[in-house]
Amino acid sequence: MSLIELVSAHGRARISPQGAQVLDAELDGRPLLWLSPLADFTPGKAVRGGVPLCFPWFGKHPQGLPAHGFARNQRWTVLEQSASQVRLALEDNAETRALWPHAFRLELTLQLDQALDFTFRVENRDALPIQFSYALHSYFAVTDLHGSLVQGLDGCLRRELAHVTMPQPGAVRLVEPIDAVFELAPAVLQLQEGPRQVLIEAESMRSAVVWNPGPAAEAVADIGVHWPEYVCVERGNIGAAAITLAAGEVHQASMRLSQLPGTAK
Ligand code: TA6
Repeated sequence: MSLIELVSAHGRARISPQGAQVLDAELDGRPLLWLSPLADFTPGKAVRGGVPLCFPWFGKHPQGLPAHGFARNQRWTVLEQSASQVRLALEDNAETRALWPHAFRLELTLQLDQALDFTFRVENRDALPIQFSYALHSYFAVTDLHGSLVQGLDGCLRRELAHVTMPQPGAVRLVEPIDAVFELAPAVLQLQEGPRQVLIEAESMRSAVVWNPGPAAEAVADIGVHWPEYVCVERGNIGAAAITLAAGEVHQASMRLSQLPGTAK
């Protein structure tokens, strides 16, 4: 698999042109993202870990099309690359049109400095409006899942898959399996694990998702016994926050991942 490596004075990140997916990243001497030791790198298959981009839908598709859309399975074009930045693009092609009959152009810029920055751009190149959902599905590395907390979602409406929607009381504790969507989440979330704090800052991404399947993941080939090593805290626009773009319109949003000072090991 061909990889792009970004390096800065603060860390490094590896990116795959398939899906424009950050596979792993380290900041200030600590792993920031989790890449499954059981990840399957077969071309065209979604890779478990890092930051896959879900587009143009999120989660399972009602008609059985690929879960989380096709952007993570497609090979993107590298437009520009320097030591600490890469810009990748994906345009509609015969395969994407067979799944989603629209003309579009996606661009993802990844920049590494003291933070890892994602800038995502969607252009509607169709003659008609398009509607889509998307998420940057980040897998964060943790050493103590059950001692981890996601701060910032207090009071946000929490929609549990197959359950009722209710307000989130306080911080989200990772003591039980979770697969929850938070509507209208604030711009800044924090993943806290003991003294370590990861900041997840989003702009124009209204939804958040927190996911760890617990021991049930032992049946998932590319997770297995490694489920306690990560927690997904995702940002994007899904559900009620889905985006509609008129012909020629552009949507742009960004996410920044960093660790608060003093949290290096
Ligand atoms: O973001 C949470 C989620 O939608 C879960 O429901 C879960 O099954 C997952 O993403 C992983 O999906 P994947 O298709 O990558 O196995």
